[in-house]
Amino acid sequence: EERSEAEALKGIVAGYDEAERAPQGAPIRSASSRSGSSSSLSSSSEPLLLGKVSPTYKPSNLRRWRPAPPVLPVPGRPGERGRPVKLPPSKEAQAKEKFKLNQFNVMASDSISLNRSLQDVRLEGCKDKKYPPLLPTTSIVIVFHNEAWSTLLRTVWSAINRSPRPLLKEIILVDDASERDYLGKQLEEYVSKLPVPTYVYRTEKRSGLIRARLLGAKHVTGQVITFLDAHCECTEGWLEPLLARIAEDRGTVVCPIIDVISDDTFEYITASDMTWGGFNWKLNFRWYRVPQREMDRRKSDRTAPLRTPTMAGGLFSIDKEFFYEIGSYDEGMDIWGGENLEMSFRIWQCGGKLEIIPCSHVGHVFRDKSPYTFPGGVSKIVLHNAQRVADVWMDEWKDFYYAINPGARSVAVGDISSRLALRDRLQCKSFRWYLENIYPESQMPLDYYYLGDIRNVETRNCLDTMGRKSGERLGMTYCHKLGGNQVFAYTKRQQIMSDDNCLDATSPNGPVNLVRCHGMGGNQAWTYDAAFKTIKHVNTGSCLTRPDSSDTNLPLLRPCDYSEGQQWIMDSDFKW
Ligand code: LR7
Ligand code: MN
Repeated sequence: EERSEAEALKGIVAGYDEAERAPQGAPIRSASSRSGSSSSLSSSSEPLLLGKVSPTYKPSNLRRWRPAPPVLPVPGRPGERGRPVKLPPSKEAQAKEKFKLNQFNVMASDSISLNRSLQDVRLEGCKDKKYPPLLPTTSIVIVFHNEAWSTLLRTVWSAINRSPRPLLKEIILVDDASERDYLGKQLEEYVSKLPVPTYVYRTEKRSGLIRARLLGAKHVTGQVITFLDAHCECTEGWLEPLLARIAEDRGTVVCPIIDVISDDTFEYITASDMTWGGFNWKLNFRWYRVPQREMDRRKSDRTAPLRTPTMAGGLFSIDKEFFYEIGSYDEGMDIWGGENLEMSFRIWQCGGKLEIIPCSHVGHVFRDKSPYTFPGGVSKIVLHNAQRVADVWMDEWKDFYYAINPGARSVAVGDISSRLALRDRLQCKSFRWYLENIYPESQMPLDYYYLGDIRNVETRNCLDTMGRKSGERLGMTYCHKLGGNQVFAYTKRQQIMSDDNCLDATSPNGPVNLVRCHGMGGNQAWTYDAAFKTIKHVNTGSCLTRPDSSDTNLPLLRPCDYSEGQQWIMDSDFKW
């Protein structure tokens, strides 16, 4: 069993030392009808001004600002200073029942002030940073489908309370066909009285977060678009560092550190500043530990912008013109998923930069499952979106995605010609360039000899991860030729890997485990001898051997004897 997203994040928060990840697990939801066609929302293509100061950022267009005053605790209210809420035992049963509505404890959220106070979570070095006296304005775009009232409005209030007022042009809420009454007239009346201009736009039918964001972006009048999920809390000083970075380089897309708001107690838990975004073969977004290479580039300054290979997707700021120049979003993507990697690859490959700004912190309610429906079926939608990412941006590395997802080939990708044309028009670089220059630590090997199943000559069975996780035994079973758990890459760095994990052994006469790849050779270095068909473990000199008779599905390390039980075939002749 994989750890839940929230648990994994708590791991990060607790400061785990190894690469950590928060599975962006595809939520399991039921299906009804498919969502509709896409209108053409994205606009013009102006010449790229990457890395140059935007003409819109001349001083006459910038705004003088002062930091927002701190939000003081509301006396007698639960959850102040970001502390956890404990409901009285008499309410627990009802809270549990209502949890399902949003996949978070809505009764806990409802008990907290919409204007609750938080701790100042910033590093000391952030608190006395000086930002330019003139900065561009931003519009905040928040899309939602059936969001709870208190989380949605706390997102809005936290932005109003903690943004320098002259810099917050407006807040744009996009209702993606919610079915809850209070999100109708009641919401419109409420926001009409807010101290910052706030508007509600509605998609007529469920369009998914990608097309909903495009609709919101169309109405932005600020210079920078800031996207937030509908269950966030902005902290003190969150906005200035984002806008300052964009003003400095408008080709930079910037993300705050995303802290954790507990889905149960709504406690505000600071996330590590030592994680960045990556992805696995399935094209799930994942958090990993920032490598030393990037720390060195930043001269070990933890307050400096952190170049990240990918972003989580929900919380970021981007210059409005740059958003369109770089191709906004892929309108062919439905409901949820994929757009975060699509945009990340596109930004890097097409000449932009993607950064986490560690002096900016925004909390987000992380959930284990999605509360809403995925019309058409969750796996179909998520695979469809991921496939568009793979086919447009990943060149031959899309093979990893197809190999590990047996169902992916049968899902229709739709028309991707306009996205390919975009890649061409912007003269974007290859995925190899991205892996070499931006993400050499990626789970997708830059150079590899082989990708496919690995069959034993004697038993005719194949190596199989059996879906096991890091630290568990490598398995073996009959060859099904469907990819998935039987796909391994043999890399130029001498790894035999499946997704995040590598074959790993310590004893010349012992077990073979799946262990998170560390890329340092050592216990994870193997050499394949095509003549003898042996897979030799470099450190011990032993050979990968078929399971012995006592336990038929666990391959072992044994001193090499070149018998058929130690011969392996890497030549799968099927195409994923
Ligand atoms: O059909 C939909 N219509 C919507 O308007 C489905 C969703 N939505 C809204 C939804 O109400 C919410 O406000 O879209 C927003 C994001 O949906 P979530 O909160 O269910 O997504 P998430 O937080 O699980 O997912 C992350 O990955 C998504 C992939 O498509 C988006 O990029 C989310 O914005 C993103 N969230 C974050 O980056 C916050 C940090 C999470 C992490 C890691
Ligand atoms: Mn979210």
